[in-house]
Amino acid sequence: MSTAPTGHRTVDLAAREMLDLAEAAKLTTSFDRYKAQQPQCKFGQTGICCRICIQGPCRIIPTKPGQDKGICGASAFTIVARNIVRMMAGGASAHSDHAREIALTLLAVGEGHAPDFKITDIKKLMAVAKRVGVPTEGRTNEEVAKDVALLALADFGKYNNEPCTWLSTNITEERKVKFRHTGIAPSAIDRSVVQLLHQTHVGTDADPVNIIFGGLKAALADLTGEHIATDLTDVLFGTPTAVITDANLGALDKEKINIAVHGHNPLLSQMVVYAARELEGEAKAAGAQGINLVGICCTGNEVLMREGVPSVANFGSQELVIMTGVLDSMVMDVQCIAPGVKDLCNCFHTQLVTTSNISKIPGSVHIEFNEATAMDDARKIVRLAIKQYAKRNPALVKIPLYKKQVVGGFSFEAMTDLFAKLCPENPISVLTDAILAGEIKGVAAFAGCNNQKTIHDDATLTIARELAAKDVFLVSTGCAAGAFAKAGFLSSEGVEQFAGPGLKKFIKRLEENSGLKANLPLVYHMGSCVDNSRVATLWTAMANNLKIPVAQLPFVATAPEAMSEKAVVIGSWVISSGIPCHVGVLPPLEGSDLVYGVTTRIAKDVFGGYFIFETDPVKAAAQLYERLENRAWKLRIYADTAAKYQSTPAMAFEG
Ligand code: NFS
Ligand code: SF4
Repeated sequence: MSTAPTGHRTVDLAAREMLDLAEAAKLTTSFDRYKAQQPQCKFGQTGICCRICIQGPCRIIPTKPGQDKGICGASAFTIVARNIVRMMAGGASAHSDHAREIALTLLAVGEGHAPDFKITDIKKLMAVAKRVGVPTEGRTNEEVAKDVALLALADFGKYNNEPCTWLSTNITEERKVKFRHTGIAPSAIDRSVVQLLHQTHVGTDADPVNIIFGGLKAALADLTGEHIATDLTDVLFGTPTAVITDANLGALDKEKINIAVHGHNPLLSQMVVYAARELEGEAKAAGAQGINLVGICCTGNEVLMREGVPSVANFGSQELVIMTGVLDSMVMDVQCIAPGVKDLCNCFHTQLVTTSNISKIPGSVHIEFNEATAMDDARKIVRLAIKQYAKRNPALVKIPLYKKQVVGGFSFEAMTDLFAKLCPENPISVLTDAILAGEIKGVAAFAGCNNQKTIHDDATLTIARELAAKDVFLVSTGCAAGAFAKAGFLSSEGVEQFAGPGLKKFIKRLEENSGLKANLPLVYHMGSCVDNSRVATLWTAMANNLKIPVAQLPFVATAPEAMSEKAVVIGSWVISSGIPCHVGVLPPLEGSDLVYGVTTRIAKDVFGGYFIFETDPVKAAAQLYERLENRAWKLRIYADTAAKYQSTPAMAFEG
């Protein structure tokens, strides 16, 4: 199919075409810079380089007397544990600071000083209020919104020792007890991060297990923040429902002004969507056929889920969008924006626009985005792109023809609606019954990034193909969803090609009753990375319905191409929740057998979830499937026994 030479480390055909072009034009991308970084330092790679104080760096050589400890006497296990949990603190900070901005905006809406925002989803507002205990009776939507926002903000910095509200109201009773017993339920998001940085300061905690538990508390703070972000974003902009759109570079339109939104926080990108619609006329007056808004990474996922904005790239292919020569503006907010995009913008006419005061790139245009002036800021941004269009060089235009249909928008609510068509009284039982009947073997959630250490998109697609063939139901978020979108896995094409007979039957049954204009996809796109909260909501609902602990549920997770600190922290709350989690890139843990063993084995005894580190995607898929099969087998035995003795499966477990 591809005319591209082999050798490019990607399976995305559009990306290959762009990398050919980069090679011919001698343009440098992350793909080249990865090669230039080889060989990477093995101390760093295995986690035994400590730079926590400036006596260091201390590099540990376990076999060399005298160098088997840092200058302060820290052992490899302390250093490895400290390094990894500090990554978790970084991830929790990124997610929860994003959540805080959403909460502050909802507060401003409630208080009446964010004129461009409104409460779009009243039903969700009321559902959230009810769940967290905010009274709704006889009150205006704004009053309720204000109290919900204040309660969410309290989860960041309250002083009492009660667990965070958005954690305790979103997990099973069994997990609440588990987190209390293990002392990892955070009472405040900010505090758990600050405490972790304190705990890992030179000369504080040297006990690796204690350090890891500190890390897990921050991980649950991350989960809390993700739930806040998802809930309140849905209130502001609407809970996603099934939506049909396109993906990959072929979704760029050379007749239109192309604006890419890139980053994570939808407060801005959502406003750009509105402004682009409004200024369509100005774009036409400038000689274009209109405005084509596209998304990259997770802010792209947010507007894909809610507005059907096409996704053109995930983390690994973000730079390549610029090389099409038709991207007039790249508008970024925060997180996962490779600074390398600026160098490429310099070679094309693309204008890079930064919008956050904590996320700037030298040489780009900065238009500060403020909640009080949101629409005006967004209009400014769109008008700048319209101006930039005139500078396009037709000689540099090259859009690869690859484009796939995407059926996305599967929030937990949208999934439930789909199931409700078959069983309105108890929608989630549609999924759990299919597992009990053996029609599908369980659920696998795909999350996470791209990582130059792997072949771009390959592991994600390979594991999905393997599991789909074995009748595993697949959901996804983040850049993994981006990979699926570009490759046609988010459309019925994926079902036809890769679904095993049971999975196909299950999907077709949903499809016949879906009422949607398109056939259902192979993989269910649940949103951005903060929307992994939706995945957690899914497994919580399944466990509650089956009356079993999450740790017994045939549910696995995988981050085949994990890269960011956010991925590290997500994986950590996934395993704490009781879910086995595969990671396809080796994290810096190998420098300590003890820490490695805690994450892959001891975690299982304590939480039921644990990490599986495997760089071979086919082997990884086999391991994930084995976990599902094992859990499903036990579940069926318990369910049968329970039916026979007229008890519940939960009682069977207790016995
Ligand atoms: Ni998640 Fe989304 Fe992508 Fe990874 Fe970055 S964009 S928040 S961190 S790279 S999936
Ligand atoms: Fe070295 Fe200890 Fe300082 Fe780390 S904290 S850099 S091991 S002296």
